[in-house]
Amino acid sequence: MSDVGYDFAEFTVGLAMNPPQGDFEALLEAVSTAKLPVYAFNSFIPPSLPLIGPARDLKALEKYVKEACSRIARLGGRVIVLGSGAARRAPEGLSSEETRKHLMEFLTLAGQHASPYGITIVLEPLNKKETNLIHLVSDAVRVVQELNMDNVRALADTYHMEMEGESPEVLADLGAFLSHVHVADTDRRAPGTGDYDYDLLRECLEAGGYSGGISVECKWEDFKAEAPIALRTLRQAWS
Ligand code: LER
Ligand code: MN
Repeated sequence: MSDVGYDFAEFTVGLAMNPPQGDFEALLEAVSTAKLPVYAFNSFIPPSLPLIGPARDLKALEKYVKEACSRIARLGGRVIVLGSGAARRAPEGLSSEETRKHLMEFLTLAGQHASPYGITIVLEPLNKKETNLIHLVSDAVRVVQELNMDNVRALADTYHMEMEGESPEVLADLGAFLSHVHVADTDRRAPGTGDYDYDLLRECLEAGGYSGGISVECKWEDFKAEAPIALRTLRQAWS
C-alpha cells in the first residue's frame, strides 16, 4: 500500500487483541518494520462485551479497553473507532435514559484510558441495519458535545451516511467535531468505481474545518487494480 502512495493503514482492534498466531510481539515487530504506519483501529469492542444494558460488565470492559489502548499505543495507533454495532446495541425495553447513561459511561472510560497515550476515541454513526442507536453524524456529534472530552470525538462514514440519507452538506457544520472519516463509493465499492461526489465531500469537510485522516473502507473486488484508482480519486478531489 505504501508503494501505491497511501499514508497509513487501518486495522481492527481485534487484530491487536488476538494477533495471528496469538503472538503480539510478532505483530509489533511486523508493524514496526512495515513502511506504512497503522494510524487507526476500528471495531473497538467485540459483541461478547455489551456496552449497554443489564448484561454489561464494566470491570471486563475496563480490562479490555485498558489492554487495547496499551497495545494500540505500542503499535503506533492514534485513533480508535467505536462502531461496534452489536456491542453497543441497546436491549429492547431499556429506557433511553439508561441507554444514554451506559453509553456515556463507556465513552468516559474509553476516553480516560486512551488519553495518556494521546489516542482519540471516535464514535461512528452506523446505519440502522447494524445497530439501534446513533445512526447519523449529527447524533454522534450531539453525544460527543454533551460528553465534552477532548479525546472523544465523532466519525463520518460516507457509506452509512448514504444508507441513512444524510447529505455530505451536514459536514460543513459538523466537520470540526470529527477526528476520522471512512469513505467508499456507490454500494460500498472502491472510490472511483461509482458516482460518489468526492469534490462535494472535500468542500463540506473543508468548510467544516475538518483536519483528520481519511480511510478507504470498502468492498474491494480487485484490490491490486482498485487500490491505486481509489487513491487517485481521493487525491484528485483533495488537490
Ligand atoms: C466500521 O467502520 C463500519 O463502518 C461498519 O460498517 C463495519 O461493520
Ligand atoms: Mn466505517
